Amino acid sequence: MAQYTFQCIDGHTCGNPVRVVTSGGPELEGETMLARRAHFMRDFDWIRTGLMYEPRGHDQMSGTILYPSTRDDCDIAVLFIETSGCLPMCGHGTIGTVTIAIEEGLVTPKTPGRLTLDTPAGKVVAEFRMKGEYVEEVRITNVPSFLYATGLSATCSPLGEITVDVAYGGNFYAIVEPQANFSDIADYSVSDLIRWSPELRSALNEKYDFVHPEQPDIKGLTHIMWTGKPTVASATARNAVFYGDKAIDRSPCGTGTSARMAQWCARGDLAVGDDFIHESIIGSLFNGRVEGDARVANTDAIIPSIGGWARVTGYNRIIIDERDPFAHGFVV
Ligand code: PYC
Repeated sequence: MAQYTFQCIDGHTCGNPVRVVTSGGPELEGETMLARRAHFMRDFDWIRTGLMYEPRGHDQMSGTILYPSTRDDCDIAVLFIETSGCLPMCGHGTIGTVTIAIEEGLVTPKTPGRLTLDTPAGKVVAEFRMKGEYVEEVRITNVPSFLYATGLSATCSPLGEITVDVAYGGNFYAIVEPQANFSDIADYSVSDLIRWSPELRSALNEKYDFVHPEQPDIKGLTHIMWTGKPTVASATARNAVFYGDKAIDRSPCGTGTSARMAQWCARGDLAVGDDFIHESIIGSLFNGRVEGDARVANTDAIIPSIGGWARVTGYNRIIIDERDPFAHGFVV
């Protein structure tokens, strides 16, 4: 029976975990990171479930595996592995991975203070600021983000009918704003949000199609963003993003913040050059900014950037031993 060893560096970005796999990841085939992600999902998904699910991970666990870039214009490629699957892009995961990669000397950027990343969703640029030997802040300029649909509705049995806008920021987000059947995240418990989200997500996915207009392999609504008024004076808005089976993002969610800024820009509440400070369920903040305009197929889009911080929490040598009945993890 085989035994596999993975060297990992664990950390968190504004409260949400990031596990960077520094050795043990499989070789992947494909000309792009989207194709390599498909190869991983086909043949190696057990590595994701083994490292992310219990007993080696937990509901919120999120990580990355670093690869050589498939593009000439990037320093390094990133595969995202999470309890929710292999995301096309993950903002908190990128901020954490860049922090860990720089502090631990896993990569040498071609330009000081700047790392270019080949992600399945496209090129992402990370600019980082050092304080001594530590990374103080990372700002990622994300893939073009856009409002995909407005006023979609579905029934979520305990609440009734819920109306959402859907926006893309590297993943598709259903954005639940205050309305007749939902007041504000402050009025509910995290366990309520976790109970309601899978039903709402399934109902929306059954009723509507969510497909990236230029990258049809990126499809499906994966995240529900519940929203409310900020509690931190400097914040613009507050959110709780549901992902996977039972996770609420502890960070303000980078791709979710990108999607929310795209939604606000599309309806005229935000413009190029504006800041958007997003507060998480635990009060941590991402500093979003609308960097520019873009077009995706025939749709207006924005180029968002997100600033945040991360810390290393430990060094983890993880074993997946096939004698273990829970070698590939479990969800309860
Ligand atoms: O920060 O983009 C993000 C993210 C996605 C899922 C959890 N965090």
